[in-house]
Amino acid sequence: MKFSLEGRTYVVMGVANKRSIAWGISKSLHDAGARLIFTYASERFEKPVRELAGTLERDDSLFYECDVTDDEAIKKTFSEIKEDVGVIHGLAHCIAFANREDLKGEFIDTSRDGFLLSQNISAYSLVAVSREAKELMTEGGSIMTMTYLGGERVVENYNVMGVSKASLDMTMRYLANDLGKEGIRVNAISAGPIRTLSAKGVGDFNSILKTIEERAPLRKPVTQEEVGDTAYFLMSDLSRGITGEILHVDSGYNILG
Ligand code: NDP
Ligand code: KAL
Repeated sequence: MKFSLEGRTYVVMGVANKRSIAWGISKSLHDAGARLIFTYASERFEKPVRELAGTLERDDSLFYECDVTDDEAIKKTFSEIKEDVGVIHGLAHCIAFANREDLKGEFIDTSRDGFLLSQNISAYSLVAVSREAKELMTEGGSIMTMTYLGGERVVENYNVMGVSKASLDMTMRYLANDLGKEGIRVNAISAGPIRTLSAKGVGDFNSILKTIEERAPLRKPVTQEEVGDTAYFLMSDLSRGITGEILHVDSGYNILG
């Protein structure tokens, strides 16, 4: 197949469990023939990630702990990956965090620490990770991140995370400008609401999904698999002319006024 990912290796950051968007992305890349490298925030997630990866047909996946708030941890992770595989062809950044108390009520009440924590994990991490990953993308590459509509417009309760996603969106574009000359593309997928561990207990998720079913042009919420297949497109040469772009995988919801 012309756009198979056979012979290519991709780093996927942010698998927590089988509902994770990063897992949907992993399955799509795997089905296209890719080798996968998984990173997780702490030791706590090593076992579940290894177990999930064990359900894949290939058994050559690699696993590294990488807390993205720690520059040394990021450097160490990518130097180990370099030692173990040499070249990588892409990276999927599927990481975000904000304190629960900052994801309800009014944005104006966000603390300085809460604001900076969210920016650190959800936006700056893309800069730190891309800087190390680019050294391994000697054959060109594709970096992608996950964003949400709440970074373009005010969405109830998304609050501090909306400001982090706005920052992430511009981070993605500045990185695309820097890395284009190295043959590395940088893009984002803006996903519609998907029930994941992160989404658990925040806002009234049922009513958010109901709105999508009633109003989104496709009248249904998106799935991890739909996001995964778009990630495959972004990782493959099919998207070779695209960089600095946000692709909305949201059943068309973002076009509504
Ligand atoms: P998950 O809860 O499955 O994934 C979130 C991931 O973030 C976890 O794997 C977690 O790692 C990781 N993470 C948090 N802090 C750190 C850290 N310090 N270092 C490394 N990793 C960290 O949720 P989703 O799949 O929903 O989220 C993935 C991305 O998709 C996020 O960027 C989210 O904002 C975005 N998104 C989600 C939407 C949705 O509706 N679900 C919609 C649009 C965008 P660990 O488990 O190891 O702690
Ligand atoms: C408007 C929406 C409703 C929900 C509002 C805010 C959602 C914010 C997402 C953010 C990533 C959630 C958290 O940071 C949760 C965190 O405080 C507690 N959870 C955890 O620590 C778990 C254990 C770990 C695995 O989670 C993380 N993140 O590390 C937004 C909806 C409609 C769309 C969503 C959910 C968007 C999004 O960005 O995820």
